[in-house]
Amino acid sequence: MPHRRLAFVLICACACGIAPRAAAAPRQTPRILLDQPARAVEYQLNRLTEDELTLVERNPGEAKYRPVYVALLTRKVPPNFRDEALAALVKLDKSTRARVLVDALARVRPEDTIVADKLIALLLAEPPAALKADRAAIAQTLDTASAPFALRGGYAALIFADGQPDAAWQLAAKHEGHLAELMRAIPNMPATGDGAKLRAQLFTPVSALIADGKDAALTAAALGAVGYTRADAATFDLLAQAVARTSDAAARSAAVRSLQAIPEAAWPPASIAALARAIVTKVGELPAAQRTEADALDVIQFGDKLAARVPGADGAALRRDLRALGVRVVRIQTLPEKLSFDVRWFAVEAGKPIQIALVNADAMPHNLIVGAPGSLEALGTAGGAMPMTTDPAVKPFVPDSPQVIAATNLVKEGDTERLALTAPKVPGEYIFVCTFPGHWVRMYGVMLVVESLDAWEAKPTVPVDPMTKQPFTSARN
Ligand SMILES: [Cu+2]
Repeated sequence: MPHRRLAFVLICACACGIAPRAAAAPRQTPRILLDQPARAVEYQLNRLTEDELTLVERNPGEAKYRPVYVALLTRKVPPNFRDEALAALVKLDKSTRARVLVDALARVRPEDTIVADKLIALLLAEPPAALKADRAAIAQTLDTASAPFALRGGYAALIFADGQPDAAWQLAAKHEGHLAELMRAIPNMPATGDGAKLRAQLFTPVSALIADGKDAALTAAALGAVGYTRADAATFDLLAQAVARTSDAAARSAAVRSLQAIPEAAWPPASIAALARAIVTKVGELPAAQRTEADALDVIQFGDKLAARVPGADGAALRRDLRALGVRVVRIQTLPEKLSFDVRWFAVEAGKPIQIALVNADAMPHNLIVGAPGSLEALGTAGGAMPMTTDPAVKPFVPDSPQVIAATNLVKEGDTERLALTAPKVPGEYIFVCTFPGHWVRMYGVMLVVESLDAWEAKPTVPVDPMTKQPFTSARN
């Protein structure tokens, strides 16, 4: 793409990031009755959308606005509001950032994992000296805490305060359910610097729990964590053995999630085919209805990823057997701050059911439309020119066009939408695109529909990039 065009797109994308709000119906400052009992105030704030919440009147100098700041800190709002709320609560409570964050984590809604992740990231970014100064207070909170996110953040903070995991681990072991949450915090620890060192130190206690295997919930949590401690070939083998051995579906999907943390370059080549085969066997043992549940689909999709690395007839047989297990799942993730999808093209079989899981890892909302061959520009420009709808039943930026085959809603940061569709009966190079204003020139790809995947795999072809008109040079970004 010429540079000038790229610059235009990026500027447009930035401007468009705020466009939907401007185009929506005029927003009024929501009125909150702050002199009501605490629970009534909370109830009023809970009913507001995130957008409305950011408009509520507030003043960091007055205690009556405290619930507004608590709501802002614990809901899915842009980072500037989170920072504002954190500073206000430190002031109002005469507290520290670390203590305010641990308290806030206890109030985050269970489905708002993304908010918990952000608060834990803020907590772990505190200087070790600050965490050390708050260590006793945090440990005391943990003594009586039960909210999973508070436990996650609290134990991670202790580990960072101590510069080693032993004391926090011993404390967690004294309380029912706490060790599992400590282990769920491991993916939250930064993968570089001190975080990486602490993650590696957690390999020994976590893998000991897997070897022990007595408590099913604890074993599943350990399997889910170990891939984030040492992301190497030995851990791959340990997890592969667990997948082959376990009859517990929760443990199996935890192990697969953990395996996804291990970079493909570290996969031991000799173990890949056996793990893919184990996945075929294990998923095959599930009743058909269970195979289409999200967890099983993720396991099948990981099996596809493994099978793609197995050469020759063995690989082809694995891919065929995986396909026979159920619905084809294509996971497409947005790349944070890159304005692109991780997948550039993928192949599906004509007339077969597929599911596209759109995972939005970016701070900006995105959608995904599957369209007819050659419709990229038409759908991208028509969708992007639409005003933001205020009707929650209407999918934003989806043009009313016969070229649209399927479309997701606008997916918010941290959310996943699963789009089920039947691949078109006519083979061809169909497109997929994000039609959020300005995004289509970078956020697009091709869904190659082929008559028979078996035949295509025997003699694969590469589709043409609809923007450059050249064959794609890779299937992923
Ligand atoms: Cu987009």
